[in-house]
Amino acid sequence: MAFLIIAPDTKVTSWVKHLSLLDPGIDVRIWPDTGDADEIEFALSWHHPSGEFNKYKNLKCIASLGAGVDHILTDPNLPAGVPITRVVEHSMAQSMSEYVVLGVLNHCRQFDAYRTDQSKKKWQPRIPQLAADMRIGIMGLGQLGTDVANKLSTLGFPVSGWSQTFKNIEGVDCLAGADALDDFLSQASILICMLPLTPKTRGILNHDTFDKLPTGAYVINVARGQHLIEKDLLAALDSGRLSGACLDVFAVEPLPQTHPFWHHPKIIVTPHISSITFAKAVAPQIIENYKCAQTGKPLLNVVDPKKGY
Ligand code: OXD
Repeated sequence: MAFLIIAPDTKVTSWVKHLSLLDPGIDVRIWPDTGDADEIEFALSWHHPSGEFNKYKNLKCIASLGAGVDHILTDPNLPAGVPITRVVEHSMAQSMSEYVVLGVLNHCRQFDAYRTDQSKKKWQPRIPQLAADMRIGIMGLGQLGTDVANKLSTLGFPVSGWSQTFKNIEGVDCLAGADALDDFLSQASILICMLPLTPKTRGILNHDTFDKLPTGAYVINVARGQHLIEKDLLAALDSGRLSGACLDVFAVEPLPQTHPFWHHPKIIVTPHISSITFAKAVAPQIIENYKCAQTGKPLLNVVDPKKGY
């Protein structure tokens, strides 16, 4: 049984090291050097070329290298019946929460404005936004969304969460389903998108959504660039409907050099780093699934392709 890493734009040295430390006998192949395709029974994947998995007729599992699986499920030529798994891991939730908490606090305490003041040697105290007055609205209450909700709630922010199916999180006002969306949006001074990318959620950050938020709301997108209609965001920022946005993900990555987001005074751009997959932390669950695939035991963190997560 061979283990294929198929992640064309990712450095995989650390993955090979940690997988091999956990299973010294493992036969890791790195795409496109696959060797005999019939020997490949497990694939660890991040942005594979479409249709590629059909070449491996003994494939028993396609494992996403990250939390999201949209990069796998958007392939129209996936082999039928091969289970797909995702990463669910504490360090990814920790890393995501650090990023989102920073984005929220940066906005509330106006650190960007102070940086500008500093460059002009300007001493200008500003009234901070009180946490208690800033309701946070988190779209998506999976492992990552729940961690963010708990951490922001601990910091004293009132937190609402919105998801497809109802969740119960202590201290968080949980709403679910399309009927609850308007109510959820109408209260969110800071809207955080943490949804999986599915046909239902694609383009959800659009003009109508922004229009339902309180005037001057702030948007953080750490999910996928395809959730956002970029021109609607620019219009909402320019009209003052929204006060700013912190974006970690983009429809095209890397963000093209000529893209207007780079220079927009109300947008913070970061290069898809909100939640980092650390090979050292994640390799144990990948190896566990590799062993389950070998022995026919149930896999961990299997996704439902119909739901898209
Ligand atoms: C992920 C990501 O899905 O980093 O894990 O985007």
